[in-house]
Amino acid sequence: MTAPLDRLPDAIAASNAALRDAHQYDLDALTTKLDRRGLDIDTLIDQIAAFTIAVPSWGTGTGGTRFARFPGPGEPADILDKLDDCAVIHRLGRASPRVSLHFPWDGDDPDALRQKGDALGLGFDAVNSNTFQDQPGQAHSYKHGSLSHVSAEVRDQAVAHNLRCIEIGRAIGADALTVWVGDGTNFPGQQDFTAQLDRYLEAAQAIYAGLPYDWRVFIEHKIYEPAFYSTVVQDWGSSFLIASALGDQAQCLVDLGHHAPTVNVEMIVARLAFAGKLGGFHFNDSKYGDDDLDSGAIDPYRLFLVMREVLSAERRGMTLAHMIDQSHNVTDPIESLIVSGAEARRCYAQALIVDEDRLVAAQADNDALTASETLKAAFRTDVEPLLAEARLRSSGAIDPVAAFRRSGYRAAVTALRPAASGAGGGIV
Ligand code: AFD
Ligand code: MN
Ligand code: MN
Repeated sequence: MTAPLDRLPDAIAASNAALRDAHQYDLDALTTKLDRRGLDIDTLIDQIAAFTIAVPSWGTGTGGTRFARFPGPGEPADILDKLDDCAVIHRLGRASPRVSLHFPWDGDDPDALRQKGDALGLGFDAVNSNTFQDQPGQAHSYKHGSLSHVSAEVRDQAVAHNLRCIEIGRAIGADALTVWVGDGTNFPGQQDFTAQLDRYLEAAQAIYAGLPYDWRVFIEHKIYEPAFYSTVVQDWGSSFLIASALGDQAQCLVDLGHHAPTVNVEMIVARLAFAGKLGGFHFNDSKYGDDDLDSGAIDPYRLFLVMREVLSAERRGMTLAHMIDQSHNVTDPIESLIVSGAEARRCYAQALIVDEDRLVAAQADNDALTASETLKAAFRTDVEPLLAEARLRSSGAIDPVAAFRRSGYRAAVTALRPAASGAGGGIV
């Protein structure tokens, strides 16, 4: 029997053969259009190919809500299965050569992780620590917080876990730690805001002191949930304050779903970049809260506006870590992650073709209409042929979801992997 991953090359070849002529026709048409604007297609394709986004190991399993989880067929049973799925995502979509791991969900065996990553040709992006759940056998509970807990023993345990994440991360070639805590309160008066932040900062300093010199730590804020009244690292202001207090190796991570629905996220991105404190992203989309829907599924224009700020920060020399953080409840996670990587690239490509000269001139003239139309002209451009060509030139699929379905990978792993239980709710 063909191993599931070995099904991909033939499926990619057959799928590409069927689509190649139509793709070439569309690419030629777009080349002519962009040529008129003086844009070189090969340069654009190289720039698009250089934009990569890490896949979250936890995103390869079917997600759930606090009500229920409905597992799909062939769910990964462990981190090695998850890495196989991540390899599929990258081989088809060519946008995600690295995986972002979450500990202790992903075990405690750096050698096994590294070997598997090497065998699959995958690297590792920022590692994520988990002090928002209790694990079997854990000495102290995180029920009332972790890094900001009133008890020093709990804080120490949470610090020690983060230091272990750094150790594992070092061994697998990662160079950043993302810290998101669920710490907060459900009732006014439950804790003192100031004392809680003080304790958090002291613990965060102990983690920061354990960072290798060439590492960064990303502070991830979130408006609410699991705490429903107040959250210790609630907003970009708190995140900025914490990252500034810690030092140069500390930066802020913007998860696109972690703000109130009407907040101007692209402007937060611009502000953090202005302050030199923008470190990374968790891409996803949302309608109401931290919905963790697929990137670009709800508001692609906002994703485009965020990408303009990303591009502008990168043009000023900043190195940003791009990661996906999604939960897939009703789709095949592999398909959602492929499409999300492509959506991030699409908006990046649209940002690349903005007529910046025209925009600057419109701004200087206070010509609001032309400024807005300049952005929309880029956003309205169908850049799919550029994305497909970038994939094709790196042995990927013109239409990665079509190639995935043709490969029969999901059915093949379903035959090999144990059926997952759907009991209970939860994010994983
Ligand atoms: C949280 C955060 C964070 C964390 C994740 C766990 O977005 O990045 O690691 O959920 O699934 O909401
Ligand atoms: Mn996140
Ligand atoms: Mn989140």
